[in-house]
Amino acid sequence: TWSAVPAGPPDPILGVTEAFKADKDSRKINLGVGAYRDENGKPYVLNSVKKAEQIIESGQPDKEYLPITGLAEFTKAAVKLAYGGDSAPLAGNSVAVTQAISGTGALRIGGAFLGRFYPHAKTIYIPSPSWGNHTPIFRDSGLEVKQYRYFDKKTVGLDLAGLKEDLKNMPEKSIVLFHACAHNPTGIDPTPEQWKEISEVVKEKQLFPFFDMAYQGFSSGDFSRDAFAVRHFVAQGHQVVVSQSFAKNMGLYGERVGAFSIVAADPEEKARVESQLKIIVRPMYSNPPLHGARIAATILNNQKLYQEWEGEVKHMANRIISMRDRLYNNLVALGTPSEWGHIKSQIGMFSYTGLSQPQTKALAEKAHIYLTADGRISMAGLNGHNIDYFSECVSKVVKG
Ligand code: PLP
Ligand code: TYF
Repeated sequence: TWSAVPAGPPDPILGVTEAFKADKDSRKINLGVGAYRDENGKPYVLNSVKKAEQIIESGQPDKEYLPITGLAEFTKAAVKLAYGGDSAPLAGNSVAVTQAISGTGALRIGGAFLGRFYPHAKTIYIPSPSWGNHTPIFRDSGLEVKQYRYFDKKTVGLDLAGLKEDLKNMPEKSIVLFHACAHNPTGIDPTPEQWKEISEVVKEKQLFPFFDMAYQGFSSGDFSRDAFAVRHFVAQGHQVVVSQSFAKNMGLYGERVGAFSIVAADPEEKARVESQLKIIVRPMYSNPPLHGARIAATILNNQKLYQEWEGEVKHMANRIISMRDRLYNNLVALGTPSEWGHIKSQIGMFSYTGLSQPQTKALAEKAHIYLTADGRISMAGLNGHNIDYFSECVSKVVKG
């Protein structure tokens, strides 16, 4: 029956983990997938999460189905975290929201909703480069995917002029995806001033902004600062849509906790939009998983736990920053050719090193160090035990 089914390629990021697992060398390092690791290279379960689980357990909760749009205590708190406590559309009860199967599921619901109801365009523009899953998610949602300029190879920074020019050349009312913070894979975000300029062009061209917020807190360790772009666009009157993930900032990867929200014009429009979100969700998975949403809701709605969580996110962000400093200092001290300032200036989980595909390959084959073919490294995979070995190997490979 399936003789005509061709073998598909592995996921370019998750495939790196497979290669890493197959390597038996004790020095091996996995810098592929963007999942936080502690000082000893181990997965990290946040204390705030453990405490939330104890609180949940002590209430002896049932395992009934959630409503189609999920746990209301969670979705309400999630949009407050994204839009801010003083957000006008939240105060005006005009934000439609549904719980989602983490960030990926939120993007998928968003793509499906826009594909079905956005009247002005069926094309979404994503940055070049972007997270590898964006293209298939939106394509499978029925949208056409195109790119806009984002990364400037020469400066290893943001190509603001190219980005703005591309926005200006899009058909009016096109859909544009922005990474709200901690751009994956480059680690390069617009500054607040640059976001303001981008917002102006979006307004001029009446473009439709879709924010993917998968790393709130991971850029600066501060939830409000990382939400600047979303909140500025909303304050400027853009009717944004936002996908949120709690995989990274709460370390809830496998629990699949996320939300998708739409700023509507008023409560009546919000109600109509939300009714259609339900109709999209129902035939896909009926209703979302319960446990992770309970954890996130417990943390978000408990002041003490929230503060502890904030501290833990700061700790993760700071550990990554300290690894950036050490990597930069090591590479310079080893006399590694080229400019490495971008290692320190980039933010979030990733660094776009500029290592070429042959160099990346050599690192895997000669040094048991695994990263994605585009030269991206997950900074969280580095720690005090492996950073010197990693720096020496990179230096050797660059010297050739
Ligand atoms: N968007 C971006 C930019 C990502 O890097 C990720 C991956 O972590 C996601 C969305 C969605 O991840 P998840 O589905 O695990 O929340
Ligand atoms: O870019 C990353 O590493 C994260 C994790 O199919 C991830 O976003 C990678 C690939 C994938 C799902 C999640």
